[in-house]
Amino acid sequence: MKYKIKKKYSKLVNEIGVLNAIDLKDHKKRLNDDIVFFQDWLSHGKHAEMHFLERHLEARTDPTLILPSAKTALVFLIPYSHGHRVRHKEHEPKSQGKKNSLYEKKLISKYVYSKDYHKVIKKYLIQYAENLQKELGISFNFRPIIDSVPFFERAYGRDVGLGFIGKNTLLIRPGMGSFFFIGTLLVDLDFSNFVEEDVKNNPIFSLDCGECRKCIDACPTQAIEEQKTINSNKCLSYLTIEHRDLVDSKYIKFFESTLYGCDICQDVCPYNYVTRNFEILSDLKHTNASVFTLTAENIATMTEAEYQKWFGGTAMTRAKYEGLVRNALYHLYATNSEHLTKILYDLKDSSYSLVRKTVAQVYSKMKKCP
Ligand code: B12
Ligand code: SF4
Ligand code: SF4
Repeated sequence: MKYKIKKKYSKLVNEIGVLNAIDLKDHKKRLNDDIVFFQDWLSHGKHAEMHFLERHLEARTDPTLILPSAKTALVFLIPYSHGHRVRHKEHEPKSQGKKNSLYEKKLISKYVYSKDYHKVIKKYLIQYAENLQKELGISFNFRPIIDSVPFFERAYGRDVGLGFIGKNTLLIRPGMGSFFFIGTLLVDLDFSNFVEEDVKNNPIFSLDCGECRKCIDACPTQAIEEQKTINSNKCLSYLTIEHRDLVDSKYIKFFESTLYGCDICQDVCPYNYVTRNFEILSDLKHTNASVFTLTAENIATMTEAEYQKWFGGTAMTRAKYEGLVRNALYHLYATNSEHLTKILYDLKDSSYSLVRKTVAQVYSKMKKCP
């Protein structure tokens, strides 16, 4: 029995983004080039210390290892920010006029301005599946995926026709840009492939990067290589979020522009200028008010208990307390903060080894300065 997803089953989708589906049987062979590309990327060490990416490679091409009875993947794009020229004043966060706040200085990536997206999107995917079961009057098994299992999220997004992969490696949907998360529901029902009318008929969906190279030229660390590849060892998103140790001294000056994550290769992308006026889930709007008022000095001098109070329940906990303090010290060094010397002195005997090591590294860099 095949089911066709009708618009009425997409009610929730209108609130959370766009959706397309793909039959998994036919899809496997389309992932052959991707697995070759991915393995080559790993073998060249471009995943840096993200060893979790080396595990469960089989599940990337065989989703039945994630949900044994899986037949269809429903892929959702869930936006967290509009294009630069689409303004929603009521959604704009309040930085309470603090000129040197993390928000005003754009030191925090847009995707962590809200509650932790993993939890928010998992909840919505489950809700979607439950609503669909009610609408169809049947029950089926499903598994929500949001940045949590070995799965080619961008390749699935591309193959269901929701967008194209840009030179910055982001999945881009013309009219929506790239400031969205990708969420997937594996289900054990046969759905006829669901293609939105506008994708079939609208010439905007035949667009891609063309001759543009803005992201490659704007990346401060030259982390974007040819052939849509990121070298994570150089990427500020990796260095500020995933890297658990000291950062190589040659990259510290780039912490001038960031404290957590990096949006530069998306901010310069023409597809993120003018977008549609789509809805953003209320839980993904700017709900993490804390980051809008804090300064880098506040972060560097925070205790772990204070850090938990400000950042608990947000995706910013991924960097952990020590990592965030490290990033703040690098930022203060890169921007010649007048408070740095005192802060370093106060932290030199910190009980956190990464903090102590960062203090020593920054001190030694300061001594080398003329
Ligand atoms: C590891 C990871 C990272 C790493 C590595 C990034 C990278 N580009 O590979 C780091 C920490 C650097 C990172 C950073 C970011 N990430 Co990240 N990340 C992931 C994760 C967990 C795995 C990605 C991965 O496997 N990379 C390895 C490369 C080789 O695979 P890939 O980029 O997916 O490319 C595939 C295809 O595009 C294809 N392909 C690409 N190029 C080519 C070329 C050829 C010739 C061929 C044949 C195939 C091919 O092959 C690959 C396999 O299918 C995914 C979630 C997931 N499970 O997919 C999120 C994910 C990619 N990240 C996401 C986000 C939001 C970010 C940041 C924007 C966060 C931030 N603001 O700091 C940045 C963006 C930096 C950037 N330009 O990529 C979103 C992206 C949404 C989107 N619109 O695309 C994802 C999908 C999470 C989610 N569910 O929403 N991330
Ligand atoms: S996220 Fe920043 S550092 Fe990483 S590739 Fe994009 S611009 Fe470069
Ligand atoms: S900035 Fe240009 S090259 Fe880079 S992803 Fe966007 S359109 Fe493609």
